[in-house]
Amino acid sequence: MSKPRLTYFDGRGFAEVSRLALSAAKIEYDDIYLRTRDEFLQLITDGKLMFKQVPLLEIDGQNLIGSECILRYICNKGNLQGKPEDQTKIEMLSMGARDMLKAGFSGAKFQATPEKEEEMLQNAGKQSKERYLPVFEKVLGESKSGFLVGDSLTMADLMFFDSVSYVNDLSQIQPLLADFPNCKRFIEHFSSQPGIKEYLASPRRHPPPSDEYVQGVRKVLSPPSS
Ligand SMILES: N[C@@H](CCC(=O)N[C@@H](CS)C(=O)NCC(=O)O)C(=O)O
Repeated sequence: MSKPRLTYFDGRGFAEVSRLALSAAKIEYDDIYLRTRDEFLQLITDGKLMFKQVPLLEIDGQNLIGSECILRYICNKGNLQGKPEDQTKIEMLSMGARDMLKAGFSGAKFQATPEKEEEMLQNAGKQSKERYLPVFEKVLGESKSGFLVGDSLTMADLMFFDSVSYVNDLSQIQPLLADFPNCKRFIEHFSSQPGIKEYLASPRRHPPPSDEYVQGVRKVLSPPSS
């Protein structure tokens, strides 16, 4: 059986939660970084991208697309799905974590001006502080295992780490974590998990997006202007 291949850009984006899941599940895989528009168009021509979007995970003879679908597949394969009776809680917390991320931590860099980038980042920080982090803080305060649900790592932890690590890594909004000590402890606890620890220390773990990263993504996704 060939090694799974995860195709995306050389940054976190929509692929990062799957990289975290593959690492936690100790599934070896190759990162394939898109560098040119032709590489992207070739995947479409080959019929590998159902909705003409990446990430793409080639695994077990299938072309999986959709970051949440990919994540669930890896969690099922890697025994990270949690107990059947915990599924609703796992889903709700996962969706909250995903919405927190969508507020704009990663999207801010793609704004037209530095002022708009800062505005989006500050808004995302404000929403996290008021709506999302208080919930995760409370849930983690009640957890005996240090994980969000039950006694083992699940999709909810993967999605929450993907979101909260942006807050931790972006100096402009990092101070807001001071009000959320359980979330800070969670970052440490999650970061020390087998598979995750090695991944986070490796060059495969990317920082939040830079200007160069944004240019690279635009080069691949934007049709050439005529
Ligand atoms: N719902 C999809 C969204 C993926 C997505 O928007 N991918 C972007 C790159 S970050 C893309 O491929 N865009 C190309 C396009 O929409 O034409 C997911 O969660 O994977």
